[in-house]
Amino acid sequence: MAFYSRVSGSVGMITLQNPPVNALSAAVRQGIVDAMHRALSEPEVKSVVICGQNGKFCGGADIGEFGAKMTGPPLVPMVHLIEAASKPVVAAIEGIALGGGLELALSCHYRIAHSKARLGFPEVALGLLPGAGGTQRLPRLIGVPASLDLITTGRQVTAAEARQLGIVDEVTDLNAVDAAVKFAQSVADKSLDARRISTYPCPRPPDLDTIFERAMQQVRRSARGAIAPGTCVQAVHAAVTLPYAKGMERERELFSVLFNSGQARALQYYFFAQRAVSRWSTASGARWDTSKPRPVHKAAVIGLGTMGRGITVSLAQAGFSVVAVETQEKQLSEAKQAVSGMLERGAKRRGVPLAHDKIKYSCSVQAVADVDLVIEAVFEDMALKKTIFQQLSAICKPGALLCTNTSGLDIDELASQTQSPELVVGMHFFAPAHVMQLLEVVYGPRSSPEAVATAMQMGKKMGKVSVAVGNCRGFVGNRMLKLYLEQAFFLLEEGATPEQVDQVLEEFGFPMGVFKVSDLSGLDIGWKVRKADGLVSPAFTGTSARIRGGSRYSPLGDLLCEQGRFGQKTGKGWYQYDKPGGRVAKPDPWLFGFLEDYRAQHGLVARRIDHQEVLERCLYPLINEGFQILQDGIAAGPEDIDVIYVLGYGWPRHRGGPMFYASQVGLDKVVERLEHYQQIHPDVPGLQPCRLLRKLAAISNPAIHKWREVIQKPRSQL
Ligand code: 3H9
Repeated sequence: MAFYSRVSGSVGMITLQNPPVNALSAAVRQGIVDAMHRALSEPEVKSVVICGQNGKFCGGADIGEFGAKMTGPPLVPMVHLIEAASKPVVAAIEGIALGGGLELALSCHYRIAHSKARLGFPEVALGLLPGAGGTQRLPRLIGVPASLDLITTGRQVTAAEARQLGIVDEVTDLNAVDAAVKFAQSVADKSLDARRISTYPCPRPPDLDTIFERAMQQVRRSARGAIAPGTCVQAVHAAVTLPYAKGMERERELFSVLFNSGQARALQYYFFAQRAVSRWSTASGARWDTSKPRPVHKAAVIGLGTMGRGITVSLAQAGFSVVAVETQEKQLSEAKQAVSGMLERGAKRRGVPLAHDKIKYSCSVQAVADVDLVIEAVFEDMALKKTIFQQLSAICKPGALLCTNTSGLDIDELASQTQSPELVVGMHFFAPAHVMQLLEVVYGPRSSPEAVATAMQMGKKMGKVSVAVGNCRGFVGNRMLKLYLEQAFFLLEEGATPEQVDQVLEEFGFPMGVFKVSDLSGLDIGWKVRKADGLVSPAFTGTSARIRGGSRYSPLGDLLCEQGRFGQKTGKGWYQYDKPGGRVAKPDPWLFGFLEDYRAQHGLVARRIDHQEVLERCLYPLINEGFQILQDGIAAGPEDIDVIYVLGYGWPRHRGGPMFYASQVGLDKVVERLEHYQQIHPDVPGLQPCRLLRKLAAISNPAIHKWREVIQKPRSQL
């Protein structure tokens, strides 16, 4: 918890001990309070240093304790005790000072940071605000604009920037704890009158109202319905307009509103979910802690279209040597230019080291003979991919991992083309691959645990969050998406417009509605897949036009493609754009006429569809498919699905992910609404609640972290 010692005779040292990040658990807070009392009572002690064990000052309040009943001394009185101390207290900041950790440091009279330390208030990402005086002390120390920036965005700063802003007093490249001890000795006799931040007046810039108005506009634009950023602005406003004690009261009130909100619960669930997915397991029992990854130094990418280019950039930026293969000379030279541009922009915008020299380009697949891992990223064409896997199997050195970036094709079918099917896995990146954080690592029935572990680790090294999923059509993300898209089309048939459906989804928190996203990605992509699946044919006419395999089907997307409306790239899709490649979606009167004709042709009568129906019809079948995926053992737990949806599909983080959202709506309610819609649309199998969903709903909505206990029972008993 917090260990007290004496150094150099006169310095009391309080060391936070709570691995891995020295979070301020009840025991740590108790330890700090006890140690402070002791340091203040020992006459030999003239000053105090607070530091953290293992090179980390403090990662903030213990998030794991938020769901439980509060025990131990609260943080606010603890930081007041430190600030009010009659002996100088110096924070020795190594590694991190985040959230409550930074608030602890701000309550100290001096702050010495190691040059590699990072400081910040990430509370906003947990649906909270800095609630132990952070919103009141920071503006007093560094002013309002800089505080608004740090508190509303959660941006972490380096020690150098913290020094520049005035958050820390000194930065050292040497041992920060030793430096703090020396510093503490040097200030032992100094007056503390000017060192207690709570006593500082808060700077009041003349254009205060404009600053706050702009901050509010900014957070409204970017928050997409999240309430914490705007509440952070209100708390900082209190620092400027109220005396410190009253400002603290306001901070407490606002913190309490956030703390008790569903959004904070969702964001904290998501925080742990994103970390839980690294502890992967497969349906056949392979696990993260018993599977060793293979070393990978050199990788190859086959196919340098949009995805291949992004993957190449991502690999090179992560420090891997890359062989980038594109068999057509012209495409190779275009790709080379594009990749160079992406690397340069990455270096300029994000400070990523330029990595041109990591990449060797080639027109020949033979160039991959000595690599440790290949990622195939050619078109979604099974025949083409099969040929490539046969070639790779013959060319690559023994033990090389063969990966495919397919977004939904059968991994097992590709593995069966090779001599070592156990070395084949899917690495499904999301576009743009050098930016998007998600990687679905897809294991087939024959993929070895070692191959899965290697792909998972590669993803991590590339800065991605890797989620292990089983092999099935569309894997997790695209399999669920199919149901969402299908319902969106059905809603148009029944009377909705693309604008109406998109507005509901955007109000829910998606950055873009389903139709805008389709226009952005290109309508022709899904069309090609449907054609390959035999779903598009002139033979489907009359009553059969809206039925495939006995179930309801909407050909609306196919009909738009037949008109050459592929979305943004052609300037027309579900919306119209000012030119091909245009980005601003405008409602298209042509489409309204087209929908009217279509309904008339198929005897459909348009009806008024309300907001709630749009939301439920789009989201609940997607969620139901998520339960089916859990039932089938394709995802190991709800966290895997939620991370995939938040990072890959724009699901609003403050709603936790589809499975968490379902748990908040109530599984019985989701079942009831699905059954309601299924009665009306008996020809839509996706509306039939799956067994696992029914089973969980029947055992009175267990908390989401208990679902695994039910899922892990033998699946035949579900
Ligand atoms: C707060 O302070 C509120 C106050 O203002 C007011 C209160 C009144 N608590 O990310 P990693 C765990 S709110 C509990 O993989 P990294 C994490 O779950 C808090 N656990 O490592 C993981 O566990 P596991 C404000 C925490 O090196 C392990 O540590 N603070 C906490 O990539 C390693 O984490 C934050 O929001 C915590 N505070 O990154 C900081 N932090 O191994 C949140 C971490 O079992 N934390 N864990 O999966 C982070 O941003 C990153 O974890 C950090 C380390 C940068 C610290």
